[in-house]
Amino acid sequence: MSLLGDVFRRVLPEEPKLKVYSGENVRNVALVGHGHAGKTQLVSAMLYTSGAAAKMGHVDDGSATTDYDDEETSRQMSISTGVAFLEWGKTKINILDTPGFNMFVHEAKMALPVVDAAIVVVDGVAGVEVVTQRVWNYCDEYNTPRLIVVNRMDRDRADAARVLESVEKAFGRNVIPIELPIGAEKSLSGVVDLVRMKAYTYELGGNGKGKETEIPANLKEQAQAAHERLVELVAEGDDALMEKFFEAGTLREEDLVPALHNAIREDKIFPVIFSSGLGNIGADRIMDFIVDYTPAPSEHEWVTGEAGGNGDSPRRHETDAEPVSLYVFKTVQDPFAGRISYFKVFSGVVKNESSVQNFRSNSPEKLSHISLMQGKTAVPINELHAGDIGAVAKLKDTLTGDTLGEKTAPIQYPRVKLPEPAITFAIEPKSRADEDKLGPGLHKLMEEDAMLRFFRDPQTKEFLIAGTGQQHIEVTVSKLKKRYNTQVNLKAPKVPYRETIRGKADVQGRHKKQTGGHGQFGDCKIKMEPLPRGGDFEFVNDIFGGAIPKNFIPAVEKGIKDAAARGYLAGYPVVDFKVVLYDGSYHDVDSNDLSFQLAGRIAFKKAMEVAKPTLLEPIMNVEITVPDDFAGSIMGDLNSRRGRIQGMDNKAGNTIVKAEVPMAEMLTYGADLTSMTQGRGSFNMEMHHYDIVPGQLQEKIIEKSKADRGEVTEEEE
Ligand SMILES: Nc1nc2c(ncn2[C@@H]2O[C@H](COP(=O)(O)OP(=O)(O)O)[C@@H](O)[C@H]2O)c(=O)[nH]1
Ligand SMILES: [Mg+2]
Repeated sequence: MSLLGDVFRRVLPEEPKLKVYSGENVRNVALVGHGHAGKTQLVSAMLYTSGAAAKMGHVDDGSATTDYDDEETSRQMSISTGVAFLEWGKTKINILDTPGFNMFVHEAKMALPVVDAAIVVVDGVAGVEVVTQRVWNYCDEYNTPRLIVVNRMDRDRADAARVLESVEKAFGRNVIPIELPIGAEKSLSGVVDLVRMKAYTYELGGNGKGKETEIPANLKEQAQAAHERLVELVAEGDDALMEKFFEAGTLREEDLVPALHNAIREDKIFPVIFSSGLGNIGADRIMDFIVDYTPAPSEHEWVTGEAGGNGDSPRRHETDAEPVSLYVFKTVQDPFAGRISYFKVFSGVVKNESSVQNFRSNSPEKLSHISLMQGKTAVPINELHAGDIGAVAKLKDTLTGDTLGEKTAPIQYPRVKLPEPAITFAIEPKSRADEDKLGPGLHKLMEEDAMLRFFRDPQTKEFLIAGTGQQHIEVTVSKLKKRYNTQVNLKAPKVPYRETIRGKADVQGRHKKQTGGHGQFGDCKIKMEPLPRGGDFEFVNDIFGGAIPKNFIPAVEKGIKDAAARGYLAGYPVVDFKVVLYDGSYHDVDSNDLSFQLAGRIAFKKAMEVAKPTLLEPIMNVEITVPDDFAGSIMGDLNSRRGRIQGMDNKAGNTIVKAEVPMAEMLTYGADLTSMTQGRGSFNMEMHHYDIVPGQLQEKIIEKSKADRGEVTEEEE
């Protein structure tokens, strides 16, 4: 097999095949947390320390295993979840390195269904941050067991006590340290294990293997007190242990370790440990803790799904004995290898070259060249057992979120619920050649990016792309250029204004034309009145005695509808009005469909002249989360955007502001919020309702629309 380009490489077949692990000896973990907490660097430290990588990779020079995409290395930040694996003793650890920037943090949520624990990485200086809270909530949603790592402890002003306090304050009394750091900042030299009461010392920037020693004298007392607190908390959850604890005044290691394992699995304890990924201190302990304290996939009681849309809820034990089922949690579009699907085997044993059924598309798929992914490198493997994670290239009709498996045992595991995109841009190809490539390129990118949307606005006819924020769209534009050689311009999208009426009208529309032989004649009288918001359009036929023959009445309605769609004030569709057709006249020879359509149009225009037409604008429901310090300035800013505050909430040092704001004022909010909060704010918004545009703004919108459309031409008549 050959090298397959920049993103995806297969190792050469001469390299030895990897050992096959069964579920009890596998651990799947996701590193989650705020951006820059050091997750990706920590993965590199673990890979190097375990021997899975020959050299220590670094985020800062683009050599970290799990940040390999061009977009990631050039920005030095994770954008999508990177997958790696390592062997630690008898256990294989699969690691999902998730992004922590709020525009990409949905990737962390998408990783949770396939892991058995989350490693919540917190910065040793900053403590709990906005996204730390966000990923914690995701873990709550999935009942994911958690291990908290306070990382970057070698930084100036790193402070274990202060960060612990911030973590306890945010996540409650079940947060408990099971390590203490030895030293801090530049003199960080190791950690104390509070379960086994041993110390481990390291060389800063060394091989990462801790040397076991006695606890330093100056930490003895503190370590003993922390050990006792830990023992008490563990004993609290278990009557038998409580008994032992009362008798002996403490617990022995062989009781403590399994009890802690169970308490962590059940989300009763959230242990805290310390590390420096860059200095490679404590990464070996993280792997020890993953093996000892986080559950194996086989420890889950059930994984429940659905089948065939008939209300059945089939479920599986994560064991080899059950029928094969696997869940695709990530898709990558590689320019050379094509579609790569990352999956977790939830049950059964998946063999290379076997066939499985896709339960969404109901089509068979062949699993050729099953691999383990080490960042961008695919390492071939013959089979994967229940609980393990792998990847396969070139599935025909499989997307992220799909479940595949044994045809006779259908199951679909739940898909991850994601918010709607927050920002929309109009996208224009730069040239004719770009135009042809734009659609196919974006459709490929959408396969690997769950929050990307591409569509055409039926009202404004613009092509739009929507995503989580400015930076997300910029990444997309850059991928289009680099991967698909497609160049585009972005513009703020047009706001989909509408028009309506506030008054009533009673008018006549008459169309008469005499040319050569046949003439044209149509004549109608209509009343027009407003409907409540959302009322759209209603047409009532109130003709008695055949003033207009029945067969021409739909033509009048069509004429009015067509004219309404083209707008009256500024070219936006007219909505929320009712028309009653109550009288008219016709001509035996000259009347036809077209004449009555034109009569309808004329009537509509005349009615609009008197019915007090006005513009409507979309109002968004916006929810903004910012650290408390920024709450004041965010509210002031919302005021200047014509926003109406609907409510406020406080959670873990963050203020959540809910407001209704006109869409026209929110077109660049993502970028504005980032600069107002130094990147620490996040927001969500969705369309809520339409409301009347204030008078002075109406004039501007109407002027602009006239300019955009060029001269208004009077049609017909
Ligand atoms: N001082 C120090 N810097 C670190 C450490 N870990 C990572 N960094 C730096 O912090 C930045 C962000 O690291 P990265 O691993 O990309 O963070 P992520 O966003 O959580 O994945 C990079 O510049 C790293 O070099 C650490 O343990 N100590
Ligand atoms: Mg990262």
